[in-house]
Amino acid sequence: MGQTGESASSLSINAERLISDFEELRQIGRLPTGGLGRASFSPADGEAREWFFGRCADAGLTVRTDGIGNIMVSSPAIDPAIAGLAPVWAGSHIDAVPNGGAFDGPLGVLAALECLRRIHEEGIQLERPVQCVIYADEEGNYSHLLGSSALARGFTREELESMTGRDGDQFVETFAAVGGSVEDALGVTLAPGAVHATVELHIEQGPLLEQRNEQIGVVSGIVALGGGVVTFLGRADHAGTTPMRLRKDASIAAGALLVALPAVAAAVSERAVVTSGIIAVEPGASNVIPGSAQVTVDFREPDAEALEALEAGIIRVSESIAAEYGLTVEFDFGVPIAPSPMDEGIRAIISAAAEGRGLAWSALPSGAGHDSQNMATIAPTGMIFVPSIGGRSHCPEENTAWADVENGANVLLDTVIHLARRSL
Ligand code: HGY
Ligand code: MN
Ligand code: MN
Repeated sequence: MGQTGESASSLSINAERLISDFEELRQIGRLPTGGLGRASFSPADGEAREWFFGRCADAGLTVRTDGIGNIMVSSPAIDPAIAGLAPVWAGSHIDAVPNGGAFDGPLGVLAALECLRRIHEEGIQLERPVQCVIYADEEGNYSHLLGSSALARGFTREELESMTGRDGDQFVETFAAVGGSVEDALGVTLAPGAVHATVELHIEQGPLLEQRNEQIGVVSGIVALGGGVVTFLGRADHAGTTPMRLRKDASIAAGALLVALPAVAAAVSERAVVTSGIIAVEPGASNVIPGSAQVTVDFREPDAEALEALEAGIIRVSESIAAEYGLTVEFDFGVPIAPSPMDEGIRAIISAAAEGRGLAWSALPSGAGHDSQNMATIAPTGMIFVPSIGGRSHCPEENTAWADVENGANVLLDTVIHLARRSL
């Protein structure tokens, strides 16, 4: 691309256009609560993807969707001499947790689109391509960080065929209904070196930047996370005729586990967290003693060994509860996602970009999981945080000031241009 218009060093994003995009996308899948109902591969997700493809077409950008639903956007005006080089990726996700907020994911996707648009429309001369990326199913409706896990490590056919959504649907069937196939999903793993570097702009989803009155968080590392389902198996019986002392009530064991979890976390460290977001009992009738109870556990800790201790603690306390109530217990835990230090070189680029724009910044660990922790296993990776108002996230109250959106997007732009002009 020839050098026209603004130079790379003075380039800024078009904040009005970015905010307009954001306001349009947040309407797709919006619930009466103000939160989002936009699970991956749902009709709302499909509508959001179509809207996004339209915005890319409006900007003259080309779009490719890979075999598991990740989307890559590139500029067709790229200099043929560099078109084949490993690109710099900037992106995030557009799927949401149930009743989720509007910023978690879309901020990073739309800011990355805006960066690519500005580079494309100004014809900025780069040494390698910049691409905008949407990672599929980051929120784990089927598997936590699904799309980036497929890119980084790949899934087996058995793993894909065993995936079940929050609504009990089979991934394979839902994915087929939107035109996907297991065959295609098996073939997306990236070769080493396929991506030069990745950067993700994301809301902090916590209170620290707001408390510190800082505009930019330079992420130092991302927490290790594990999860799965603990199933207590007892005996369904009549709610009226079965004496309390003769019961094998699975729901009582589930309740005992919920109450025990804070102590399990505290026994590992102050940073360890455990959450049970879904509890299901069978058969699910008020006058039947539950014969089985499923409790999901999401557990996290910045250190991989501490995460192992956390998982062992959950298993240990579950087994002792089962023994106490005369039940059996089964565990179905996924492959833990390793903690991920962010690339030092990219951290330095991000902090220099923040300072260059007169923004206060500090280094922050991420307690939230992100696709970047997968991407960091195959390419140098960095993350930029902007403040979350009140530290709220994963709820309709999730919010970030437009000034912070603009600051974050400009720091993202400076960072991707720096990465695309110099090797790390
Ligand atoms: O769960 C997480 O930390 C992320 O929002 N997927
Ligand atoms: Mn999230
Ligand atoms: Mn997210």
